[in-house]
This record gives sequence, C-alpha cells and structure tokens, in this order.
Amino acid sequence: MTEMLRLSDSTLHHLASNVKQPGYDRSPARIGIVHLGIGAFHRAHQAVYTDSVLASGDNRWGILGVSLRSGDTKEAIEPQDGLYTVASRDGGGDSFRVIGSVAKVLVAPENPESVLAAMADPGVRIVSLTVTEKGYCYSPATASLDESHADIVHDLAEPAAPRSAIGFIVEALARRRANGTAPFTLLSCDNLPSNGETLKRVVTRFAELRDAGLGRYIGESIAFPSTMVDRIVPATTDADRATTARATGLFDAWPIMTEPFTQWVVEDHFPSGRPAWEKFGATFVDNVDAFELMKLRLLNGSHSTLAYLGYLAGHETVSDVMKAEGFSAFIETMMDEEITSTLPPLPGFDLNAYKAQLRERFRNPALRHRTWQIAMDGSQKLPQRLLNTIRQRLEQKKPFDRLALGVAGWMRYATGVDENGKPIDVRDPFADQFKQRTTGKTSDDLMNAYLGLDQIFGKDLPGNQEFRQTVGHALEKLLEDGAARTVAGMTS
Ligand code: CS2
Repeated sequence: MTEMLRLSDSTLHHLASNVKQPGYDRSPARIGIVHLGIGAFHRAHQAVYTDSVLASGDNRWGILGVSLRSGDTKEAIEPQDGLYTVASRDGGGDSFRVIGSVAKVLVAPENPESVLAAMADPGVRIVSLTVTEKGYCYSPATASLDESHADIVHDLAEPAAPRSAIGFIVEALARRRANGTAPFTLLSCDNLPSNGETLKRVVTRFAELRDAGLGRYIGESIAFPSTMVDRIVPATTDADRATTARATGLFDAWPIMTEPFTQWVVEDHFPSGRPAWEKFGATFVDNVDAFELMKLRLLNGSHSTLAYLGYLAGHETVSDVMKAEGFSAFIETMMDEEITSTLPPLPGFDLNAYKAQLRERFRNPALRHRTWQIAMDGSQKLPQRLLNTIRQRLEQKKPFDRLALGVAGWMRYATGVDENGKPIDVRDPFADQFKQRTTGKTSDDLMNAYLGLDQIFGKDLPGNQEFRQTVGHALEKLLEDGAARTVAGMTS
C-alpha cells in the first residue's frame, strides 16, 4: 500500500472517475459548525449532508471536528487535508464518495483552550454532538446529570480546561455571553429520546452548579433542537482500507464504511441560522419525538437484542445472526407484537414498510457490522432501547417475552463469560460493577445483582413482580439452553 498516493487536496485528480468528489473549492469555506465527537458516525452522516450544502455554494458551514479523547481521527485525516472516503455498500456492490466538509480537527485533551477559542468564535452558529450515550455524563435511568461523574467533578473545579462535552459547551457559552457574542444552537445527534431536551437538562444543570445566573441564561436563551439520526456505520477494518484504496486509486487512512440508507429528522429551531440540509434529504419537523421513539425502539432495540443473543449464539455479524435459525422471525414478531403498540402515531407514515426495510438493512451482507460493536455500553443503551418499551407493555398489561429475552441476553453477556466458557471483552462504563456482582451466580442471584443497579433499572422495575418473573424466566432459559436454542424454540 505504501507505494500508493494518499488522498489529499493535491491528489484528488487521481481519484478513479466513478468516485464522487467534493468538486468545489474548499478554501473559502468558513467554520460555521463545531462538532464534538468526530467519529465514524458523524463522518457518515451530518458531514455528508453538509458536504452537499458546501458544494451548492453556501460556504458558511465548514466543520471543525473535535475529538474528546484520542488523536486517531486527526492523525488519519489531517495529512489528507480533512478529506476522507465514504463507502456505501450492499449486496449490489460498493459506491465511493470523497467528503470535503471537515476543514479541521482538534484533539481536546491536547489543547482544550484551542477548542474553547473555536467554540467562542462568532462565525460558529451550531455546535453539534455525537458523543454517544455515555458522553452526556448522566445517570442512564433518569437521564439527569450525574453530579458525581469524575469528568463533571473535574470540569466544575477547572471550568477553563474541561474534559467533558458538557464542560466545553458551558464554558464556551459563558465566554460568548461575556463577549456579547450571540449564542450557538446546540444540536445533539445521539441516539437518545428527546436528545435536545436531554442535552438541555444536563447542560443547564451543570451551568447552574457553576453559577445560578449562567444556568438561567442557558435555560432561557439557548436553542436545543432534537434530532433523529440514522445510518448504520460499522467500524472500519484494514480490509476496508485495502478495498477503498483499490477502488478509488488513493490510500485513505480512515475511510468510512456504511449502508446506502440515511435518514435525518430535525426540529426546525435554529435562531442563529442553519445550513439548508433539507435540500439534501434531511426532514425538518416541529417535533421529532415520535420519529425518535420509533427509531430507538424498532431499530436500536432490535439491534441490541440481535447483538446480545447473536453474540451468545456464536455469530460475528448482524447479517449472520439474521440468517441463523429463528432470529429473523423472532425480530419480526418482537417488532410487530411487542414494540409497535408502544409507538406514538405518525399519520401518513408507512410503519410496516419501515419495519420491513429495517430487517432488510440488518440483512445487508456487505456491512459486516459486528455484534460485539453494538453490544458495547449496554448500561447506557438498555433504558431507551428496551426497558422503556417494557414499561409501556407493563402498563398496557401486554406480554413482552421477546423484549425480556433481549434484556436477559444483555445480563448473560455482561457476566463476561460466553456459552463456551470463554471470556467476553465487555466494554461498558459499568463493566467493573458487573464483574464484582456477577461471577459464578445462579439466575436468581444474577437477577438480584443486576436489578440492584438502579442507575439502569430505575426505582420501579426492580420491584415489579411481572418484570422480575418474565426477565428471570428468560435468563433461566438462556443459562440452561443457550441463546440459539432459546430463540429457535420461541418461534417454532
Ligand atoms: C447501533 C447504532 O451500535 C449501536 O448501538 O445500534 O449505532 C445503530 O447502528 C445506529 O443508531 C443506526 O442509525
């Protein structure tokens, strides 16, 4: 690979002719968006819509991406002038596009001041986020700020050198206010219900803890539109790098692999202005909640269920799981009979087509989306993906056996030992707690240990007999029969 030219502004003319490229002069682009958490998802989603806006001639919306932890993204794309390739793949083949909207990347721990200075710049009108669930430093069950979180404690003590996204946002807003600069709009693009409101809750609380006046100002003057974002983006592998280089003619240190499907539903509340993303496929609405619940419960709830049960059954990727006996029917029944009744109505929306399309997306054989990747951070994902759905089924006095098996799958997975006695690399902010609580236990002991985690299960579910029994029964089955047989047995 070393003899290959590397992607950059000056090598673009070497790109294979069927690769779509920026096609616009990138130099006049001004930074209008600071994005916190510039990982693969942002680069496959919002940055692509923004690339189209820049190409249409509106040069106010260049993106400055911030990595809050590692320098990997900067190392990969800085030598490429911020350019990178997006490969969209399905059974029909791959198509490649080079994206030019990321003008610059900063690594927060290397220089927090440079990030704050960028966020305080009057040209910046939007600060968007994909920091994953745990980046909100909240308690998963209540989605309110975890005031004992190590990064929050740190950022309150040292507001001018923050570590968390929340700390950066509040300090930047405080500086803009002090300088008489209009505030930016905050755009959460993470998979949380009412993500704008959630961000507002944690940011406002953090600001209040710094200074009551600042808390009031943020609560009253800042716009936090909610969004529903959707595109499946598996982690990039070396094989993907090689495929991309072969197909495009240029080496890219970090191409992004994704699916053809993309969806973005956004609340139209941007008092400081916004790009015309609607011209390139985004949908603007007054209230995004119904879309968000639909996506979180149907897509992400199914995804997590497939990930835990599929991993336990020995499958590496989601498309492998969908091929295994019983899984596809299991997910279809879970969607139709256990999730659909909990969704708010979306008049005019074809929910059946949406669900069928989701299952097709899960079957995409070219994506190779690892069950292990989706299984990460279960403590942060479970409430909005499965537990809230179950709460509603409990209220409706309706069965929820499949959702319960999803939760039990997570419990079994989080013990850290698979069905063959091999260790599982459980990545989760609560991983240490799982380890202490779950070694060598019976299903009853395990249930008690997990339900003691009220940060995940809240105060209501642990005391609910129906919940205990249904999940307990599912866990028992999993421990006795294994995931493959349990799933197959539920559909035969
Ligand atoms: C996945 C999501 O890793 C996960 O938890 O469920 O990242 C999923 O692929 C996206 O939300 C799709 O939009």
